[in-house]
Amino acid sequence: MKKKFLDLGMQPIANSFVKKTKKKVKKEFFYNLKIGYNEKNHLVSLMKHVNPKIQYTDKYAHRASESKTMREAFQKVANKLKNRFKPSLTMEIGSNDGVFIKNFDKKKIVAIEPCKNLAKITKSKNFNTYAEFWNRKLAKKILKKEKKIDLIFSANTISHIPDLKETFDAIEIVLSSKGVLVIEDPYLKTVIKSNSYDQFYDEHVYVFSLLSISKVVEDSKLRLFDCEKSETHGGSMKYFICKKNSKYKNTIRYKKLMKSEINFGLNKLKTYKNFSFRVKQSKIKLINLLKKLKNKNKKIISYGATYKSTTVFNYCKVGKNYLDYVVDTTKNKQGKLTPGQHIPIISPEKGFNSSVDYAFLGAWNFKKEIINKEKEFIKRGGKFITHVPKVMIIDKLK
Ligand code: JHZ
Repeated sequence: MKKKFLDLGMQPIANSFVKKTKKKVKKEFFYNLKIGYNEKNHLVSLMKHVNPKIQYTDKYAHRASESKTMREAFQKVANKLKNRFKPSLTMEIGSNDGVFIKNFDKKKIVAIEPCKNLAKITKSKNFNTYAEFWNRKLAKKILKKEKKIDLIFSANTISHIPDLKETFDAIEIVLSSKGVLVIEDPYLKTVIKSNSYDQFYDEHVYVFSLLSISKVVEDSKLRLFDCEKSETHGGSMKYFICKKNSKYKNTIRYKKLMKSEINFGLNKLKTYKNFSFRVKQSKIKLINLLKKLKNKNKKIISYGATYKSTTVFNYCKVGKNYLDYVVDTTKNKQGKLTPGQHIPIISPEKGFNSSVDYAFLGAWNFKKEIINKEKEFIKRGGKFITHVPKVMIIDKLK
């Protein structure tokens, strides 16, 4: 049984950037974002999820290639996995705009991407792309054309799929006997430790831990045997999973990290209740800071129209009352309004100039990349605001 520990209020779909029109903006879909903990399998998940068919459409906004950090991270991980597992055939579930698969020989990779606009990009580059949702039906269809798969990779995707049993069963069907599944998603312990409550939004149905993944894959005759922390998206975890009776032995780092999760209390509802208390404090602190700056007539904007910031802005009710606009490099976000709060999104070239006093880091996960890029802003007295790991002002380069 899932027990609710956090209520982030009424929220729109995190990537439903609103088109500007002369007429009144049409009514948006809102749902109550509540998070719960399941004591049986340790899964932390949304109490209720949204229908994936309204989320993963041909208008999907996120482009993984948009950041240098991500392009480099995916290239590194592709090379590492190729060296470690020497796969003859690899598959990626959730290939987005091809940022990972582009590091592979086109004959040796299969891509799965249900968002038609994204699948179009990799298809046009001649990658073998299935523009469909991942499930057992698709797994069987693929097996009619391809041999069994040695390496399956999926970053920031499995945590988005409500039906985990169907997902892992389908993976078990296509995985070769020596095959390995590697999934990467934001890591629960980091989310709790760094108070990054904005990792919860409609797409993040789950935030995984070793405790939960190890339990969930068991139901699909799979076994978690290794894991590796990664810096991406503010702190993620790679989970290495094989068939139940595969040769892979549980690694020492897996055993160590599992222990650290128990010591930290990821198996206790109390840990999540304490987190919920800290989230409420964070909201109060952020609003107080923005109010104080506004009273001093400071110009505040936001940097990065992230899905995460949809959660922050709608939970804290931060809109045009505090922020003049949001800057983002993604072309198809520019000219639109943020979901729910309707803050205009413009390009950094247009909006990140000397008139800005403070910039809230909507893309706090790229803090290093952004601060490095925007040295001049800080040098001339501009300041960043972040809420992770606590509400604070960043006015130094390091
Ligand atoms: P980004 C997305 O989350 C959605 P988001 C998704 N659900 C998910 O799981 C995670 O990614 C992994 C912009 N930017 O992806 C680009 C600049 O403007 O980190 C992006 O719009 N200038 C799939 O949306 C946004 O910030 C820059 O210099 O919460 C970053 O979004 C940089 C570095 C980024 O998180």
